[in-house]
Order: sequence, then C-alpha cells, then structure tokens
Amino acid sequence: MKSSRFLCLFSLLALLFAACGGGASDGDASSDADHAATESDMAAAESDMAADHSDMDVVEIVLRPDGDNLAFDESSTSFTVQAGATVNLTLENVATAAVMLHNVVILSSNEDEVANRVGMAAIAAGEASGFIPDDAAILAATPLAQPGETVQVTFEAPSEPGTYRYICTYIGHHTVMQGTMVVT
Ligand SMILES: [Cu+2]
Repeated sequence: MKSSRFLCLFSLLALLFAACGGGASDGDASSDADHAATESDMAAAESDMAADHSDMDVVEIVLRPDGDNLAFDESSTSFTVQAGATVNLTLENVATAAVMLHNVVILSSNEDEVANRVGMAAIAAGEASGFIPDDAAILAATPLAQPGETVQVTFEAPSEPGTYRYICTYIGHHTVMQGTMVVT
C-alpha cells in the first residue's frame, strides 16, 4: 500500500501525471463496470418482474349499471377470478340521471347480514367517506362514480375460493345493486 502510494507520488514527481491519473481512471473504469453490471442486473430483475406479471392473472373486469335503473346490468351481476389474482375493476357509470351515483364495494362474505351491515354503515358514513364505512368486511372499493364517470380499483382477489358479494353503497342502493365475485 505504502509502496504503491510512493510509486504514484514518484510518478507525479517525474511528471508522469498521466500514468498516475491513468491508474485512477482505471479505478473509475472498474467501478463504472460494476455500475453497469448492477444496472444490467436491475434491468434483468425488472424484466423478470415484467415476465412474472404477464404470467400472473391480471384480470380486467368492467361493471356497469343498467342505464338509469337502480341495478347492475345483467352482465355486471357476477364475475369470476382466480384466487390471488390481481383484479383491475372498472365501474363505468353509464347512468345519466343526476341521482344515479354508484360504486362497487367488494365484501369478504356473501352473507346478506354482512351486505346489509355495510350498506347501512355506508349511509351513516356519508358523503365525506365516499359512502365507504370503516368495516373489516370490505376487501376493496371503488370511489363513487358520478353519472357518466368511470372509476377504478385494483385489488388482490382472496386466496380462499368462494363467493364474495359486492354491493353499491350509495344511499339506498345496497339492497338491489348487488353482485357476486366468484373466486376459483
Ligand atoms: Cu348505486
């Protein structure tokens, strides 16, 4: 260590600055190479992740109300996803009537009792909460969609296969605006 320093100093004194500088830049070059290796590792990891993502089931689900009726449309009353899948759920509120605000609240249960509890709690929670009460039975929820508005939520489907209820929690809608998410 000491001798190499000395050599370097000697080089400087002998006006071989370039040689010494060359040594330093060799060091830089190797650290650049390390950097490049790290970056390419990261790129590889990212492309692995991208590959994993495309392998995984990212399911696109689109739900709509039945026009201005207080109901989900026929094709929006049930959907099926694989356990643990990433679900991109879109609610297209195709209603035009000013009172037809909607959301989709996915529950951890298919029991009427739970749907009613959450639906009632949503009314109490009110507009400030987007009609989303603080309830452990809520797995995921979209924001409230005004008529003509599209809202979205991304969530992970339960790992447990089964049937899970979803409801619209806008005032008074939960008793009729219901559907089921089937997890296989
Ligand atoms: Cu609704």
